[in-house]
Amino acid sequence: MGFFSKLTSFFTGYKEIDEEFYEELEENLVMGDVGIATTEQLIEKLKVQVREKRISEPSACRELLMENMKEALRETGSDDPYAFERGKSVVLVVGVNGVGKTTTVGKLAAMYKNEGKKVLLSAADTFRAAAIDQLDIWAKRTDVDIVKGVEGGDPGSVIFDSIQASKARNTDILLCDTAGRLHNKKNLMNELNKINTIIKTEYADANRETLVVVDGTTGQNALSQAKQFMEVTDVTGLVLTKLDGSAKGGIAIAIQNELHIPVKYIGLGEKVTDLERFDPDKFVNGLFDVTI
Ligand SMILES: Nc1nc2c(ncn2[C@@H]2O[C@H](COP(=O)(O)OP(=O)(O)OP(=O)(O)O)[C@@H](O)[C@H]2O)c(=O)[nH]1
Ligand SMILES: [Mg+2]
Repeated sequence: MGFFSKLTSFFTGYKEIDEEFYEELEENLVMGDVGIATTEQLIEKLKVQVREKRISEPSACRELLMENMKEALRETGSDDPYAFERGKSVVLVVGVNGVGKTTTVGKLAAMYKNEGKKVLLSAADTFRAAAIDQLDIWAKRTDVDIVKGVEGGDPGSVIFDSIQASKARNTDILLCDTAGRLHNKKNLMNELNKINTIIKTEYADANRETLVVVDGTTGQNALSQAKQFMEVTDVTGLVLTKLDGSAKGGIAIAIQNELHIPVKYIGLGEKVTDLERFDPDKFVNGLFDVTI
């Protein structure tokens, strides 16, 4: 049973809405990875609503809380977070070591291809040969083309070659896998700057999308990783992986509320089909085990 679904008995366990109720609710939200800052905001909002609407039943608070969470998740800052999918696009997939970048690239390739788009993969993680092979397996599995560099080569030149190939083959979406092992922030910034300059100059008319992948089981670490990437490059969206291995998931709300970057996709397993576009209503209902 998921973490938030256990909260249902919490709401029915209280007879009245008092300070103790709010304190315990706060503790529960923090434990569910919602994060302290976002939890405090949610509780404050709830208190105001309870007062204004003269609510006296703790169980009615659950609906309000769920609605507030959905609302926080819907505030994506852009009208259509998926607009980039419809034009010519370059999608750069970044994130620290082991969060699920390569797997996400493979799953996205399958999703876009199934939707009728022409996809090309770019193996710009040149850090080790195994990374290139791993993406190659995804290319074969999903039956899409791939541009590969050599181990230890320059990721920028792989991106350059991939863009030329994209143009020549009239690709809709170029999906670029990158390395997770750049030892420090300066390195990371230089690397991403270089890549972005190449994309801007070589493929000026393409939409540019930078997705940060974070592991949903790592709680507040995921939030700080996303923040670090925002400091070094223009992040346009987030992918939250491994949610199948997490009973929590509140991190999605913390990230969206505190960083104002939309969660665009969620990873729900290791299989090719285990990726979904993020749906706030479905997500929050799922957290609380509510089917409407
Ligand atoms: N359960 C589960 N496992 C996942 C998910 N996404 C990725 N993984 C697994 O996480 C591990 C790491 O995935 P990769 O895609 O290699 O991660 P990466 O970020 O490319 O790793 P590096 O290139 O080494 O930085 C693999 O065993 C994947 O199968 C997911 O949504 N759920
Ligand atoms: Mg990888």
